[in-house]
Amino acid sequence: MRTRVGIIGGGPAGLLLARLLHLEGIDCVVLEARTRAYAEQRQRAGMLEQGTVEALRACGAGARLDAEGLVHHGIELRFDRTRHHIDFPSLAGRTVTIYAQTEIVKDLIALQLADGPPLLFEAEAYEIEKPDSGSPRILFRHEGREQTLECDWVVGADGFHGISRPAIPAQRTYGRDYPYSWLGILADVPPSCEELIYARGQDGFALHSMRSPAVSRLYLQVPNGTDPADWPDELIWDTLDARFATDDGWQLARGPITAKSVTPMRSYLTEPMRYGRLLLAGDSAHIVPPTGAKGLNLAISDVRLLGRAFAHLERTGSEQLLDSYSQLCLERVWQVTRFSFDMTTMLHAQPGGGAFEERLQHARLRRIAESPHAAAELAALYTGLPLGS
Ligand code: RFL
Ligand code: PHB
Repeated sequence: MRTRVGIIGGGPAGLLLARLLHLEGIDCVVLEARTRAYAEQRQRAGMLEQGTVEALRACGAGARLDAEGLVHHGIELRFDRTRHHIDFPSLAGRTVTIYAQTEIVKDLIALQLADGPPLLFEAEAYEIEKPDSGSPRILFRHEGREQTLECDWVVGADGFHGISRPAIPAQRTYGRDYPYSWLGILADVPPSCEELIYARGQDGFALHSMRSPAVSRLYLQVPNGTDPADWPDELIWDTLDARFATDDGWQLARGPITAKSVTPMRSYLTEPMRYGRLLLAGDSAHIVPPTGAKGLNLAISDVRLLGRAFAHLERTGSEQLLDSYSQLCLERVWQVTRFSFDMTTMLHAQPGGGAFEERLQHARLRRIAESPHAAAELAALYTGLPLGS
């Protein structure tokens, strides 16, 4: 098998890139290790920046997103039992949209299978040969056979646990594991709010998000190593109640919990995002803790830059944009890493942090609630930085 761009990974990054290349008439193949059903059901992100929405629309994946996505004009910061609305249109001139990653993946898979380049499920790449040559090869297993995909370029969009990042020698990596995790639930109950609530409760963080007018998505800060089985439903609701409690009588509606999982919190970056003809995109190159809702949005912005760079190569024969790809992405990734770190450390109870840390968190929250300048900085980063040129 031969192709111009071999894409490892059929998550949002790999699937959107395939779509962008297809629209430019560039031949590619996507290899996805898991089954279609698994890829379509993996519960993850929900908050899309305006730029992400526009990119999905522009590639033909906007119909259901426009019909079912929930446009939000801000978020609520909740602390000291008080609510503070951060208004995005007035502070940043933009909105965000709630639309689940599972739905984006379904929309992109449907488009790809309808008229796109090949997308192979249960096709696990296990080696990238000669990434620094003009003709790299991906070795993969599919339908019980070992196969080879000959490529001009390889894109590693295979997430944090993929094979692409380790194929780059002499990388510099940066990161940190945070001393807490998130317990996430899906519940069949209408959201108790119109916009997302980021709450710094007395004993920790809680987030109220949603998937639709009938389904709520909620998260709780829990200690690392937490087993979801140790959290009966009543305990989850009681803890959420305590962390969201306000003095104005706000009530959290309860309903049947349909999914529970625990996610560790991590920041991680690798530099550079390119080695020869292997380019990394999305979680394979960087991870941010989900407090800023940035992982998926970063993956999409990487791929928009990469799609542009391949289109430029195809039209002009110049590799100039591919050469600047890594640096351009990383400038943005570091800004978003900083923002995600700030949101995370501002809102979570720091185990062993003591009274000093707590007062500092409080001062940061108050500053955002009281200063339009501080709130505007949060709004600009939350709604998404411009893509860059
Ligand atoms: P993915 O989605 O991990 O996809 C990688 C794909 O590669 C496949 N793969 C392989 N395929 C072939 N051969 C191999 N050897 C392979 N190894 C792996 C995998 O099966 C998979 O299908 O990475 P991608 O495309 O870079 O997308 C990144 C996003 O998924 C991720 O950043 C977000 O989900 C992060 N995230 C959030 N991001 C946001 O922008 N907004 C949010 O609100 C948000 N909330 C979240 C989140 C992530 C969470 N978790 C569970 C980590 C909330 C949570 C709880
Ligand atoms: C989600 O809806 O899953 C979500 C929203 C905002 C975040 C993280 C997760 O910051």
